[in-house]
Amino acid sequence: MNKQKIALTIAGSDPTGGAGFQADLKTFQAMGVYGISIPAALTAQNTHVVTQVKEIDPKFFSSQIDTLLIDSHPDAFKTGMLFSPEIVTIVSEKVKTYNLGNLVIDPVRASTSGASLMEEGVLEAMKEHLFPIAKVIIPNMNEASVLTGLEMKNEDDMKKAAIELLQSGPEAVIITGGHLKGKAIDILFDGSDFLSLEQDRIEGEFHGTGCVFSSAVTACLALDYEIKEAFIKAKDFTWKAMKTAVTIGKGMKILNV
Ligand code: PXL
Repeated sequence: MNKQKIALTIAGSDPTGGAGFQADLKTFQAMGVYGISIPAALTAQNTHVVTQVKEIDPKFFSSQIDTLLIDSHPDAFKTGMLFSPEIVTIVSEKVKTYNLGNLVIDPVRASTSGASLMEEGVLEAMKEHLFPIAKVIIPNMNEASVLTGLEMKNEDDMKKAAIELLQSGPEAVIITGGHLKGKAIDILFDGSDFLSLEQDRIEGEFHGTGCVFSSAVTACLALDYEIKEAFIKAKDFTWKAMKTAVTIGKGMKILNV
């Protein structure tokens, strides 16, 4: 009998299901991986705006993880919106306590609509405590720019930022370039090779693209794919979900996962 592969997401709640741990769980399920989840923050939002953000009490957050992980061991896990430096530190401690591998970090800063999804110091805390123990970090161009202080205008800039970000300790860096003008280019750097994947831009405003893509990478790692294969499969999965995106409100489209 095959053991069920399990992926964990530690992320914010998005009631629309377009982003946050809800989108992560749908993506895991669609890729044949069983999803478990710990909310790190709550949001009040619809397909237009995020109106409020609330941190989960750190003690309760810690207790949720302990209760879940003394029982189940995920084959891979991802972090999304972690909101505060304190939550980031707790996550890094739990990685050691529960010997968690295949960590994928989506360093979420803000929603597509522009609302801040973190307190001051979160990116710095992630860089210090989580990047060194990550399998792969997946910033978008904006996050990569804030993390490195580099301007991000083209593929060359993305490559420079990836080289710099690898110094902070992850095994690989993927920078998503959906925000580039013209073609949408994503790049992977594993310390020796670059792999660039290019696609025609899909017109429209989408919500949760980063969450779905990083969850798809996480699911692939849980399924024992190498990072390059995981990148290619996750990109293909996300592109198809964008192509068939659904309208559930009056604002942004939701990926069809
Ligand atoms: O797409 C980034 C993101 C991540 N996590 C949560 C969100 C959003 C965007 O709105 O709400 C919970």
